Amino acid sequence: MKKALITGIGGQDGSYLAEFLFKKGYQVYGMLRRSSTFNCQNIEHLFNIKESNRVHLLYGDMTDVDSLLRIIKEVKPDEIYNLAAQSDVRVSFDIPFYTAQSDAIGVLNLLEAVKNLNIGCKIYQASTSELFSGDKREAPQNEKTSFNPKSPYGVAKLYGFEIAKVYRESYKMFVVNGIFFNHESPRRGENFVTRKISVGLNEIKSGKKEKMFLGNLDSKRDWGYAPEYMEAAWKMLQQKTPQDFVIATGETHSVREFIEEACKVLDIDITWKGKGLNEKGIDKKTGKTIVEIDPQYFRPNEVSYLCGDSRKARKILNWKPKTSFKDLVKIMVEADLRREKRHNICC
Ligand code: NAP
Ligand code: F7E
Repeated sequence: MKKALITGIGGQDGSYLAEFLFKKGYQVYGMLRRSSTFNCQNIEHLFNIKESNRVHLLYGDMTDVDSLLRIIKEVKPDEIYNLAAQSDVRVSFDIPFYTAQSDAIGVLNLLEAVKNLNIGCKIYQASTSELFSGDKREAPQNEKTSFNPKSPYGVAKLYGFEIAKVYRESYKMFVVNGIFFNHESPRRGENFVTRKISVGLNEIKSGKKEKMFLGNLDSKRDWGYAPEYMEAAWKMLQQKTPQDFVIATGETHSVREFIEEACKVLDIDITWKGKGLNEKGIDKKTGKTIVEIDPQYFRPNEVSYLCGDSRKARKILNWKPKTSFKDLVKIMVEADLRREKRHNICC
C-alpha cells in the first residue's frame, strides 16, 4: 500500500487531497501544527469512516526542521504533498518574516530532510499564480511566462519554486511545482474573497448582518474548484519525469462578477452606485446598501489580472477543469446557505 504524507492536511486543499488519496487506497499521513483551538474540522469526517486506520495525524511545523526529519523518518512516504503555508496574500504584508520562514525556508527544510534521510520519495510543491505580475499584457499566464511577484507571499513562494527546481536538477530528486491558480470550495478559509462573499451574502439574506465590507472589486481571478485541482497534483506525481505545470480554468472573472453571480443564487437583485471608495452595492428590492468598500482590504500592491493557460496539463496529464464559474459560485453559496439554516435552527 502506497504511503502519502500531506503537510497542511487541515487546510482546504489538504482535506480534499486526503479524501482523494484515501479513495485511491493510500495510507494517508497528515502533518498538523499544534493549535490552541481545534484545527481539523475539514478532516474530521475521515476519522468516522470504516478503515479510518488508514489516516494518521502527526504534529509538526514547516519552520521546525527537526519535526520534519522525525515525521519523514517515521512514515517513510512514497509521496509528499507540501501544502502547508501561510497562504493569505494580504496578511503576508503584515507578517513577511513568518511568511518567508514557512513558505520559503519551510520548503528548503523539507527538501533537506528528504535528501539527508535518503528516502527517495516524490515531492509535490504547492506553487501559485501569485508568482506572476498580474499584468494583463502577459496573460494568459503559462509555464513560460516570467515571474514578478507582488507580495511577500509571492516572493516566498518563488523561493520555494526555485529551490524545488534546484534540488530536482542537482540531486536528481523527483520534485514538481504545481503553479495553481485560485481554487475555491465550501472549505475555503473565510477570509479569502470568494468565501467571504458566500458567507457574507448568506448572513445578509438571513438578517444576521446588514452589509459586508470588501476591497478591490475590479481585481480579476481565474477561479476553479479545489477537489479537481488536487487530482491534478496527484497526476503530476504519477508522471515518469518530474516537471512543473500550470493548473487553471482559462476563464477570468472580477470580484464584482463573483458577487453578482452569488446574489443571483440567493435571489438578491444587486445594483452598483458611486465610484472608487464610495462605490456601494445596493439591494434593489429593499433599497439597502449591502456592499461597501473598506480600504483596509486593499493591498499595498495587487496582482490585478490572472488567467491561466493550462494547455500543457491538458495534453500531458489529461487534466481539465469540469466545474464552471457559475457552478462553483452555486456550490459555495448553497453550502453556506445550508450551514446558515443549520446554525439558525441550533442557536
Ligand atoms: P489553507 O487552507 O490556508 O491551508 C494551509 C494549511 O497549512 C493549513 O492547514 C495550515 O494550518 C497549514 N500551515 C500553515 N503554516 C504552517 C506551518 N508553518 N507548519 C505546518 N503547517 C502550516 O491553504 P489552501 O488553500 O489549502 O492551499 C494549500 C497550499 O496551496 C498552500 O501552500 C497555498 O499557498 C497553495 N496555493 C493555494 C491556492 C488556492 O487557491 N487555494 C492556489 C495556489 C497555491 P493551520 O490550520 O494551523 O493554519
Ligand atoms: O483575493 C480581492 C483581492 O484573498 C482575491 C490564496 O489562496 O490565491 C489566493 O490568493 C482577490 C484579490 O485570494 C477582498 O484584492 C477584494 O485581488 O481571495 P483572495 P488571492 O490573494 O488571489 C492564490 C493563487 C494563492 O496562492 C493564495 O494562497 O480579491 N479582494 N476584496 C479581497 N480579498 C480578500 N481576501 N478580502 C476582501 O475583502
